[in-house]
Amino acid sequence: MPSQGRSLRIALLSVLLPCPLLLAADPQPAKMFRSEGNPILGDGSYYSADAAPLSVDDKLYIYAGHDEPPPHAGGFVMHDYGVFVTSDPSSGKWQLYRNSLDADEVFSWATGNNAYAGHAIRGRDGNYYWYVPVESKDAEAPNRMAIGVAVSDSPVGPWKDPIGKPLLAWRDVFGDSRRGQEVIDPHVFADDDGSVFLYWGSWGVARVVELDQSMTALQGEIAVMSGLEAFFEAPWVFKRNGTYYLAYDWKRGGSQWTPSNYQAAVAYATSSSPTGPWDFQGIILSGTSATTVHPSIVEHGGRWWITYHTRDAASGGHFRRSVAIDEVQWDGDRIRPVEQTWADPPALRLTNNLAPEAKVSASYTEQPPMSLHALNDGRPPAVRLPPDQWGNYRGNESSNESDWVQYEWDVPVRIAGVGIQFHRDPNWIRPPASWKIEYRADTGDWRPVEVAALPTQPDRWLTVDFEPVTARAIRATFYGREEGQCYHSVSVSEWEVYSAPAVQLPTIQVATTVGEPPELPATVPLTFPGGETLPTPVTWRSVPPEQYAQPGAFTVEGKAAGQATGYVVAQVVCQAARPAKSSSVSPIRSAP
Ligand code: FUB
Repeated sequence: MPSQGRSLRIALLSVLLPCPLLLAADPQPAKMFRSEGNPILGDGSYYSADAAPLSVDDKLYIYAGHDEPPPHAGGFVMHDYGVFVTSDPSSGKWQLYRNSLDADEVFSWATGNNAYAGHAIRGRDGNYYWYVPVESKDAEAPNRMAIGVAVSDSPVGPWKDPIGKPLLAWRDVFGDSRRGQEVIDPHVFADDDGSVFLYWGSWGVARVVELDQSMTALQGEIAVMSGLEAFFEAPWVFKRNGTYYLAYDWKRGGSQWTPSNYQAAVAYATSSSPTGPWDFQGIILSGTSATTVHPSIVEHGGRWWITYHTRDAASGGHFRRSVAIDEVQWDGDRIRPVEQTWADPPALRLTNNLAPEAKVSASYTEQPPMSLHALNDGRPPAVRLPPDQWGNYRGNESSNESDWVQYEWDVPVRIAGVGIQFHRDPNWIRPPASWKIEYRADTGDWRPVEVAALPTQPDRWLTVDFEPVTARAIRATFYGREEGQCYHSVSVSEWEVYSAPAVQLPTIQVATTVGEPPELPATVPLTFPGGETLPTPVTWRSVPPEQYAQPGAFTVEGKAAGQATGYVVAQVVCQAARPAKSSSVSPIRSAP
């Protein structure tokens, strides 16, 4: 199977060096930028993860790890931390301090590798304390991840290490035992009575210990917290109306929320005490596009916000993540399921790929960790990591000669090509020996797609064009490579099916009355070269109620399935009197 990123958490050995107090260089000046929505910074110029927000006066600071791997890396590369700053997350106005804290500059005891998820808070003394897990130089420790603390009198540094050693390391938790969980994902909560707690957790166990008033030393016993159903990592505690809340990465492989063990959802629990026991309250965010989510919840400007990360930025990946922020809505004392937002909502992105609109099935899917839906999730991944693949592995002894994958649509589609990516691993996964494509015509019979040859190279994007056909379904059948009595398994990370471009994109006329949302048609007729006209599903942008709150006219854009050249437009007339609702279609716009 492909390697897991987590294996990169085990790094090279190095020697333990003396630890002088280091003072980091002055932070680099912040760069202003304008955010159009999530991810906060989505252009791929800087990847950020593990957001930890802090509200101070009129500013919201988001402390974040920095993902630095090249596009095709399969594991974490993280050495420093940045800080995003805004007054109002919905303003779109942000500043970014890159490299605010460089792990090996600040911590003499750290290698500077694996600068994972940290958390900064303001102490009662007015200083800022940033707790970060980094790899220590302690070559003898069974796991070298340790939590350090850096302090500054400014929320954006410069930072220094006040104790010259880890605040918490493997031995503090597990003594001489070689069994335990990585000491990562610190989170610090200061209660109203002045007590301060350090939380951390990974690989299924969440722990807590009290800190003394210096915020830089432990006080009391380390405890394992109970009641956190399917806890994986990333504990985040806050208090609201006297109740303690704990949000975390929730993981149960094979579940509805996390079909494979490589994914996480966000759950929360509540308690009457900051150390639990906790009462599980439910899932509030199903997984994002990244394998980890790392939630944090904070009040700022009278509103509540959740931060997390995705791989939705340009050229993003599971190890090139980007921080996102959305508003949290409350239902009394319960957190409502979070509505994830995007600057560029996936459902409205123009594409000629019809696969995301299809119902997908297969003769067989290995699961977990492979996922059938990896085929048409719209994300050909740079990183070959389950669950971003469909695969038919059954064990080396029982692999089938062939398996198929299939897309079906509710309406006939005009298709003219496919794109696909096969993979190979050091074990039993190989590209297919051969494959074929068939389509089901509107009449119900399966017919071969005529192509000269179908490519099979692994680990690169392959495209195949053919004479357009009108289909209700398409099927690809893969034949495994024979070895001995068996066949190698095949794995596919994405399978795209391309529409022929329509000759025209129509403009729709729609009438409505004040206070009534316009009824936008579910399909529009598109005409294709050769003259065939097909009803094509349209995903319309949402229409804010202000638009039809008074008489007037406005337009609404819609994405027609498989059409990448532009949006279909609805011209809506909103009238004061109540007319009979109607819609008509006039092909007055031509596709470029
Ligand atoms: O960023 C590295 C690790 O990934 C964090 O420590 C975890 O919370 C996960 O987000």
